Amino acid sequence: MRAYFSLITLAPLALSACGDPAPTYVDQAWVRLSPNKDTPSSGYFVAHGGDADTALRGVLTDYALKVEMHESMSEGGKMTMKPLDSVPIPAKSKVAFAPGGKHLMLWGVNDTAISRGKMTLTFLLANGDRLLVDAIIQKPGAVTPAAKPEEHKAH
Ligand SMILES: [Cu+2]
Repeated sequence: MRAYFSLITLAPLALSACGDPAPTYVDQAWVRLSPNKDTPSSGYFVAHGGDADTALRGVLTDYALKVEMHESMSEGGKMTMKPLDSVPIPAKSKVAFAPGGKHLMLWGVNDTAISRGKMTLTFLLANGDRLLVDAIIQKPGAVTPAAKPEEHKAH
């Protein structure tokens, strides 16, 4: 379990030493850029719970004017969404922000990030951890996210 965990670990966790509790981490982050500058873009990722329960309290970035956490739901056959203040990430769980469900809304994604094709997001956890994760920016009309093949099939 520990060996597998460290193999798939990306940047932010290099400080964790042997015997430390497994931390919560985030990966597979991507942003679907809105075709229209006046409407928000959406962001998706997967949060992986560590050894202890925590919660996601918000997401910050230097590369957009504003970020909110939302959840889409259908009410009486109509899709609506509501803002989320906090999203629980139970120990050992996998919490996905994915199209049609929980998502980030990002207003005013900046041109530098767009031309670079990625933007850094900072995930604020209830336990005080801040996770910096690069999200790939998917331009409008692009086919699918840079997801792993098995997830691609599940769509
Ligand atoms: Cu939304």
